[in-house]
Amino acid sequence: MAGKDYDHLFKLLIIGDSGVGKSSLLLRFADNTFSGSYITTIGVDFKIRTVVINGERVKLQIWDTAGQERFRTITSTYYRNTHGVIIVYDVTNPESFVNIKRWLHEIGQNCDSVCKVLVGNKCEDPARRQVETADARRFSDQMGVRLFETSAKENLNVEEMFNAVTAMVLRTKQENLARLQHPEVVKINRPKKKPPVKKCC
Ligand SMILES: Nc1nc2c(ncn2[C@@H]2O[C@H](COP(=O)(O)OP(=O)(O)OP(=O)(O)O)[C@@H](O)[C@H]2O)c(=O)[nH]1
Ligand SMILES: [Mg+2]
Repeated sequence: MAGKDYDHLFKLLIIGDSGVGKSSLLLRFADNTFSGSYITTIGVDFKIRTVVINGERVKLQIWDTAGQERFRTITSTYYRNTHGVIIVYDVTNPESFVNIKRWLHEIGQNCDSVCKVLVGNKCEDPARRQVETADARRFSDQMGVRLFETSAKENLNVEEMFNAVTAMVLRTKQENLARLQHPEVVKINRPKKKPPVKKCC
């Protein structure tokens, strides 16, 4: 019998407003292609790609959701068993950046804890940019989420972003395993209780 061709299987979810480039990022990452024509996603789609992180083979099942409200159905099922969420906005469309808060709220409603990254896509043309990196960075720092700026069109930072979220998920899994297997290690790392104050006389 053939063995498994991977060490870990993770589910990633891509969310964000319609037209920000979610499907394009996935196409770039999974098939290394890009199309300038826009075919809106209906419901949900997914692709598989296996990557190697620190010698571990990680099979990624990446779900690409519809940004348009009318094409989003049974949203809660998208989030089931999700390890990482990629929240995308378009740096040429400020409204899509403002709406990030709504997407973060949706994650909060559906997941207890999940790895998240914020992605400003379509960053290849400075003349068309309307969301400044510094503003996005300030927001992402406040939210405690790592920020990437990408271009699916020019293949900028796409691989790095997917690898980073995968590495984050892998680290979380390994930390959780270590905690289960060696609870005493966790105890050692806990802040020590203050020793009782010795009173003199
Ligand atoms: N200039 C530029 N255009 C892009 C980039 N990524 C995507 N696009 C274009 O933006 C449009 C929308 O891209 P999609 O990937 O279909 O957007 P989406 O977020 O999947 O949209 P929905 O499926 O409706 O939610 C298409 O015309 C793409 O060619 C990019 O990095 N730069
Ligand atoms: Mg799409």
